[in-house]
Amino acid sequence: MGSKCDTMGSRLGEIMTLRTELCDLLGIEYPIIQGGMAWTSTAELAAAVSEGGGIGVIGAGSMPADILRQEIIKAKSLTNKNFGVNLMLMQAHIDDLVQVLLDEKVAMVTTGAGNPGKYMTDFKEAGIKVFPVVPSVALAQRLEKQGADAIIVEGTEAGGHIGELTTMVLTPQASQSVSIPVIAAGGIATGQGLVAALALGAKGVQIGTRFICSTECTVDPKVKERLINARDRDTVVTGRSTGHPARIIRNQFSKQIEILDLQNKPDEIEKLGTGSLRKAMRDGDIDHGSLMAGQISGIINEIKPAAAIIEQILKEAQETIEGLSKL
Ligand code: TUI
Repeated sequence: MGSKCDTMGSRLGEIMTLRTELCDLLGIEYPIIQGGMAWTSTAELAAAVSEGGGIGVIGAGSMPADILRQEIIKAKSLTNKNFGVNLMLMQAHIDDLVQVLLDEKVAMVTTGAGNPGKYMTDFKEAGIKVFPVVPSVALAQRLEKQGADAIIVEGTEAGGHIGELTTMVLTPQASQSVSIPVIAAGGIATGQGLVAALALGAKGVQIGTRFICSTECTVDPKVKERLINARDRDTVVTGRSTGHPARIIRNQFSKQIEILDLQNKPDEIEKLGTGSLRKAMRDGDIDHGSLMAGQISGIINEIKPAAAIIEQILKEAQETIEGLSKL
């Protein structure tokens, strides 16, 4: 109808939008969700991604409730399009953050590091679409029963707090196990990745790391430079002994954590970790801070506006599909 073509159904020469049911669910043009990243995806990035046709997501992380409210108000001033907020559920003041979302009636919420079931009814009554991020099929099924609108399955390739399964195995198994749309996350930064995710049964993708290297992302420039210089094996998983493993760029901080992990000292790791994400992302201390980023970092080689990143992903996806159709 309004779109220039249907999912995977474009004729050559037309712009392919890869419109899926996710686009209708969120009122967006392209099936791309920007990963909500603590201390990283502020209102500026979220609004730019939404303006570019995907959906931007503010990473609430450990923000106090009043700061989150200000970020949402700022994003509303920068775009009339829908955007979302990511909540990290392990926060002590999570109830206050939820209340801000209910008051401000954002379009959607993504959740990480826990089960948002407790808040599901309130979100739904406020008209907020709920997209839990999960690392397993069992959690995807549980959250479908609890009323989630879609499920984001996140592979271990992702940056930050991760599970064990890869995007390659999680996406098809989750897609076969739930009826609501599945979104693939972890290891995706290109149009080739988007096509692969759709081929595995996903209705869209969540992309985090690629958007750190966007013009609008407000992290310290040293973070963007480090990601552009990153190679395929430059991330490591830290903090396994704490039960909350996280993928970060290898540096002096990760080496310190590695030693504490081997010594099985989870309390010391938690202590060292406090404030470390902020130190990397805001203060630009890329040697002593926790630079959370995914395994796909090695493919990123330039900083450009979020809308141009989305445009490039769509173009690559189109070329990939056309190339495959010639086989
Ligand atoms: O949440 C993320 N990624 C994140 S959160 C974050 S901030 C942080 N700070 C300190 C320690 C850890 C993280 C940085 N990156 N991704 C989504 C995700 N959610 N990955 C895994 C999960 C998850 C884990 C357990 C989701 C649900 C879950 O449920 C357990 C249960 O049964 O309640």
